[in-house]
Amino acid sequence: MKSKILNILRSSDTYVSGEEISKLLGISRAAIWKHINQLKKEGYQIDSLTKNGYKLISSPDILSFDEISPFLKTKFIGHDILYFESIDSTNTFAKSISQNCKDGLVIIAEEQTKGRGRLGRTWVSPKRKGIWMSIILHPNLPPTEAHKLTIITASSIYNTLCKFNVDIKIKWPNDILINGKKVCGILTEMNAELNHINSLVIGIGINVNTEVEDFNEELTKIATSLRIETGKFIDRKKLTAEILNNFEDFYIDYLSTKDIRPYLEIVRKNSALINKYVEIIKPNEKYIAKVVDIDDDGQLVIDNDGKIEKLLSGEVSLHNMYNGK
Ligand code: BT5
Repeated sequence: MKSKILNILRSSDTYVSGEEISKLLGISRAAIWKHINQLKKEGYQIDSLTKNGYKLISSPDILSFDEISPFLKTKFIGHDILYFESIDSTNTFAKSISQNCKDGLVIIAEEQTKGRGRLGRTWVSPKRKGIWMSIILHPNLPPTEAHKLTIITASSIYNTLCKFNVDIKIKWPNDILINGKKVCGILTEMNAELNHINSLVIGIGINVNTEVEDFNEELTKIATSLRIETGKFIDRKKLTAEILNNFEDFYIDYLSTKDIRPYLEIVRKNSALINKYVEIIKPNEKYIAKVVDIDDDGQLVIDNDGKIEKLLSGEVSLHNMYNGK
């Protein structure tokens, strides 16, 4: 009901009387007043005049369904959003419900107290500064294809961020960089049988309005945000919807064609790694190798002292990049 009242206020430039809302929604004026108060508590600035009714003055900078949905063009992703002021990790929560929820459910939080990266690493997620969200999917795919969904996610985020006219690169398998610093990380996790994915959680973390002071000393050297790079305050709600719109386009298309090449092409063309020397970190060894390509299966092709090797995203961690050897 709160959302319906909000929609009525949004669609009018002037005051809407309590009587009119009451007629449209079939609820009492006392009930409207209660919902309006709740909206005010959530940060909506609503002017109320006894004679004229209610007028929406401004909306808060939050990533609730009400704020994102006006910009959503998806067929199913984000049609349900579970929104949290604060949570340990959207991926941890998404995983706990992923088996029994709707395809395309999105979990969004304003802050994560235990945001996670890969291999137990931490993801710093300060309040209202970024987009910290997880998309739950039930694709009809074998688990061996899961890493391709990270490619689809990275390429769709790349396409979305292109509008900011900054130097964006994709660092295989799961990072997006601007001017060489990390602006976005992707964490794909799944629950699967031998031949079938039961559920897949795609965690996306994007530093949007993060300022340098929000990063700790270590991150200042390696991380950046859209605000730092563009010097502008970015509309997080619109950006969240655009990411979901672009991701769904790619995802639906991939499920119907099973052809990953168009998305790989985006990753290859804008790769931060191809032709660079990188440090490959495997569980039992570390070495420096030159990245030659990303193959049609999405594996990283490296030249290790003349020996060509292929790496799957789950097996390695790439750290420093070297311009020469
Ligand atoms: C990632 O891991 O890059 C995946 C990050 C996924 C975060 C999203 S947010 C929503 C969802 N819920 C979660 O709990 N997670 C997902 P990895 O490649 O392992 O990178 C982790 C490393 O990135 C850390 O060890 C830091 O060095 C660095 N890092 C941490 N926070 C960062 C930030 N906000 N921006 C840039 N780099 C960061």
